Amino acid sequence: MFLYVMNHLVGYDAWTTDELRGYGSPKTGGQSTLCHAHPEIECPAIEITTGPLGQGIANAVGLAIASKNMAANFNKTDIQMIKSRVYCMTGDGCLMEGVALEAISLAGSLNLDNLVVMYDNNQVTCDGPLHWINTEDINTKMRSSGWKVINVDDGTYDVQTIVAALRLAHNSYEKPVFINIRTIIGVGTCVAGSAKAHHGGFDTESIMHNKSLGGLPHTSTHAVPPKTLKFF
Ligand SMILES: Cc1ncc(C[n+]2csc(CCOP(=O)(O)OP(=O)(O)O)c2C)c(N)n1
Repeated sequence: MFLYVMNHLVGYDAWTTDELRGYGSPKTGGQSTLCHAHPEIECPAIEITTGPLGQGIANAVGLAIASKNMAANFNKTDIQMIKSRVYCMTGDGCLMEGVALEAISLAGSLNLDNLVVMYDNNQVTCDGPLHWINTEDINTKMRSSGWKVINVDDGTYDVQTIVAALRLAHNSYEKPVFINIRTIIGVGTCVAGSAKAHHGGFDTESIMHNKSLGGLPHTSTHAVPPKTLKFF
């Protein structure tokens, strides 16, 4: 949803408000939407088909390698044409996947210091609390794979610390960076902190409460505040 909304806000013609309304609709029964639950490359402005957990991390590592390769081929001592940094947002589920861990290990070995992975550490997956099946120390695992680790203790309310962590990551060299951000899933709803916040619809009261937290009228839907629109 985040990617789709960004496509709308930055002004891709295909990403109309009506498309956003179709988010998650099934492809059967005459329904057609660009807003599939999993992004697909056939849609405008979707660069990579994703959905399998962990695949985003592997793609990010590939992009970071490609960027380093371009820099090595085209940058000159006095002209730094390629200086990109790749940012990847990941959750508990992504970090459990084999495909992610192989890519993480490669990124550490290659010292991909143009890569930043942000971990939405809410300790909840689609089925229940993470500790039912996973109790590892992820920070130690990342450090031993050659990554620099930055911790954000309260990513739910303390946005400035996330910004500071991103700045720190931006100025870090020699290692890929892992930002471990503790969050509360579904914050502001009556299922906050539980697997019920992972998927499905929220109750009307929680939705209305969240709209007011975001400074929107209770009943507004699919509306972008003028200030936000102007910014984009
Ligand atoms: C390889 C793979 N296995 C299983 C799934 C099904 N699945 C979708 S989301 C999810 C749990 C993800 O949990 P988390 O990353 O913590 O997301 P959050 O609960 O924070 O939204 C699972 C198992 C999948 N998409 N890909």
